[in-house]
Amino acid sequence: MRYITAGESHGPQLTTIIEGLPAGMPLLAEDINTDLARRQKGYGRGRRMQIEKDRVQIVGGVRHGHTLGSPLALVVENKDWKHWTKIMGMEPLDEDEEQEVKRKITRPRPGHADLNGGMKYGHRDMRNVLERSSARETTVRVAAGSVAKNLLKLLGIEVVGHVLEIGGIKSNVTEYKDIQKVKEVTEESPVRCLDSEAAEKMMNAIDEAKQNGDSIGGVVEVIVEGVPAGLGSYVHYDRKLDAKIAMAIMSINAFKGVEFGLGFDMARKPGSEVHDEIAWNQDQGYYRKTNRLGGFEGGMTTGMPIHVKGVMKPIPTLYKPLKSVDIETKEEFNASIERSDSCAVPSASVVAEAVVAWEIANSILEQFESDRFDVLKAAINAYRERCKEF
Ligand code: EPS
Repeated sequence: MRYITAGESHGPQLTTIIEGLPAGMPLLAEDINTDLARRQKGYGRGRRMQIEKDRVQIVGGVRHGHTLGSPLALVVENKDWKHWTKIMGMEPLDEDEEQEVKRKITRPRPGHADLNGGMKYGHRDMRNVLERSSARETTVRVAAGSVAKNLLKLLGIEVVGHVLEIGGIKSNVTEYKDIQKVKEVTEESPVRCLDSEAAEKMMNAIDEAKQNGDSIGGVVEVIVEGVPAGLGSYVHYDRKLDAKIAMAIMSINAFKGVEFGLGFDMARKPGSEVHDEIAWNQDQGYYRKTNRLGGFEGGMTTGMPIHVKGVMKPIPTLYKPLKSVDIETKEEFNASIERSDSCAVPSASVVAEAVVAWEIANSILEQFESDRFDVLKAAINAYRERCKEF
């Protein structure tokens, strides 16, 4: 399965095409819309989110609530487009219009793709870079991830993302027994955090950053339960599923690092406190007595829940000016902006959930016969049974 996205932040729409889904899988636009709305929420978002009301239109690949096995095409309109029809229009501008509407960007913002992207593609109007590098694109990544989550759920696999840390304030709830509970509690939290006391402090930190014209980042975690053992493979570097998930997390705008299980703390512990002892019982088959490795050994799932964390840097669009250089005059200036989010970590936890779900769904479709959803389901159930008795 693969997907590709297209669309600019202030263009008419965002589009994704997913190829390789099984036929006969139930799929409703409403389920995708729920995830799109979850991504839009979150304390610390800026004014753009009051303009957008993200809704998906399924324009190919589904008939009467089931996938056809043909490419699935999803479209989300940008409501803000109506303010940008000239600036972001597809037709060439005449000379007068060019001066009037183009609002050429010649001042790269530190921490964004502006300067490097401009140099690489020869865009002396760096709007050509920022329109695509904007995190607006994560809208359709969430739509694609939502389709993957739908597939996983139908196979008994649940995925949830939540926030562990914002601006240095950490959640003290780090043990979770029930993934449904994690979903319920985080859905009610404006910062998608399980610890309500920490959540209050996080919101204060966001307010403070906003007042100071600054931004703050944080740490999100994705938990996946119900995965069979042996997804991914040890036989070749590019088949390791933890590596693919790490890549997927790192591909989210502003993400700078990934950890599985104990993560970087493993460097500070002896092996006896890192590895998970193996056990077996009739009910579960093989399991681990602990889950310090976060659900992976040898690039493959162990069957224990996957625990993966990602760190998001503070959004680089700041009211508080940082120094930069105008590419026309080469003079120094203070980079500042008109509109931004002061913190997008809660939204990023929904994006992280989506991209992790995608990788797991994809590894399942690679591993099992997947033209038909019913055949896929039977194949994965039979495999689970074989693993139990192994
Ligand atoms: C973003 C800048 C802001 C954010 C945007 C990401 O948009 P604008 O420049 O229109 O104010 O709101 O995020 C979204 C639009 C979104 O849907 O998440 C950026 O520069 O990355």
